[in-house]
Amino acid sequence: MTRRALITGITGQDGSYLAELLLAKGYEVHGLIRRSSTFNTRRIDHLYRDPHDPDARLFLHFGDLSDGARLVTLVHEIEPHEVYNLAAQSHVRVSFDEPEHTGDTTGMGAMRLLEAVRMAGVDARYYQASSSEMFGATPPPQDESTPFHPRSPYGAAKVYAYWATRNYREAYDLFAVNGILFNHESPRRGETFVTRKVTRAVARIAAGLQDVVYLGNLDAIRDWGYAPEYVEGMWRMLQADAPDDYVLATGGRFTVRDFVEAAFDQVGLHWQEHVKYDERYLRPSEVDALIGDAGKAERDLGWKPVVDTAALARIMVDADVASLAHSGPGWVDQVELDGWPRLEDL
Ligand code: NDP
Ligand code: GDR
Repeated sequence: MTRRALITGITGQDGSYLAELLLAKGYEVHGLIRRSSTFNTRRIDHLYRDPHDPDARLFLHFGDLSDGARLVTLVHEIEPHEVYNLAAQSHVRVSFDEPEHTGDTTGMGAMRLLEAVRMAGVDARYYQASSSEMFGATPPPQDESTPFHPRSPYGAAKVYAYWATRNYREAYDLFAVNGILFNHESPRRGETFVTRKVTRAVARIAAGLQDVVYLGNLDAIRDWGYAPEYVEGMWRMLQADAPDDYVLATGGRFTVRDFVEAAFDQVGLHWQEHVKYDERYLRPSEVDALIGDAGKAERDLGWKPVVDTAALARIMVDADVASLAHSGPGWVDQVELDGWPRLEDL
């Protein structure tokens, strides 16, 4: 029997890799996408086949995590065996600008989807994209038993979603799990997260298209892994015999400065000559250090990442250099955006 999966956030970094993984495993994949005036499916266009094609196994449905009735209808129609809730307003700094919207989608959105699964009466396993941001101010190393102390509206919303997931497991016997994932990146990472912002800038500086990149706090410590390995961990959590919560992380310890240095080294440039400070990139409250202990996932699921942060920086820089050589600067960079927020403002 063909297994069916529903992925919210399928147009994002993780959603695109997860869709690829599940299609390769023979799943029929259904993705929730938001109606937008411009195309927002760039990361999954290579997977899409005309739905009239008898071999099509990827289907996209309009919807939004703020629309609970739509979620009930969709889950009822699709009858998925597995539901992956990856959709969220996922940018920590932006969550300080849009705290209510972040709470509504990143927090309440998870509750709406859990309730949709319950109300539709389907026998589906549920994955919640929980985050190391929930640990916030609690010092590393962090694992599944580390207390939460979120430092942003995003982190607080993720804590709500985490507990909603556990509650549906306890109250309704739903196979619902939290993957508590530490930062994971890739060439498909959103352009305003610090790794991609840096590797994209490195490629442009090396090509002579810009000279400097402005950054905020270089002292923050993160444990950056490689996204394709992390979506494999999500899938394994839903194949386990019993529902449980798992940390996925590399255990590595890199400052933002270390990542910047590794990225500039890859093209033979000195980062000190190209990085400038801008306080606009600081957060009202910062998460100083996140270093994960994924021992439980290794023991129970056999999950162990291979790509460390130094290798990740090389992968991302090489991809941005190649993409620039292939396509030239994107249209956003060429248009005069006076008075409008630029990508670089985030
Ligand atoms: P992205 O920001 O790349 O993708 C977010 C996705 O959510 C996009 O598909 C976006 O759609 C969709 N989305 C946003 N708001 C809504 C909404 N209201 N209704 C429906 N869809 C919506 O995130 P990542 O792929 O990096 O992360 C996936 C999940 O994992 C997120 O929940 C994130 O918070 C969480 N996470 C990520 C980590 C990481 O390091 N990447 C670490 C830990 C947790 P659109 O394309 O239209 O904007
Ligand atoms: P994070 O990722 O907040 O950890 O959340 P981000 O890349 O935005 O920031 C990492 C660290 O870098 C510092 N920083 C900057 N960050 C950005 N975006 N832009 C800058 O110019 C800049 N300069 C320094 C930040 O202060 C921070 O300390 C990511 C998201 O994917 C979340 O959805 C996810 O839950 C967590 O990772 C785990």
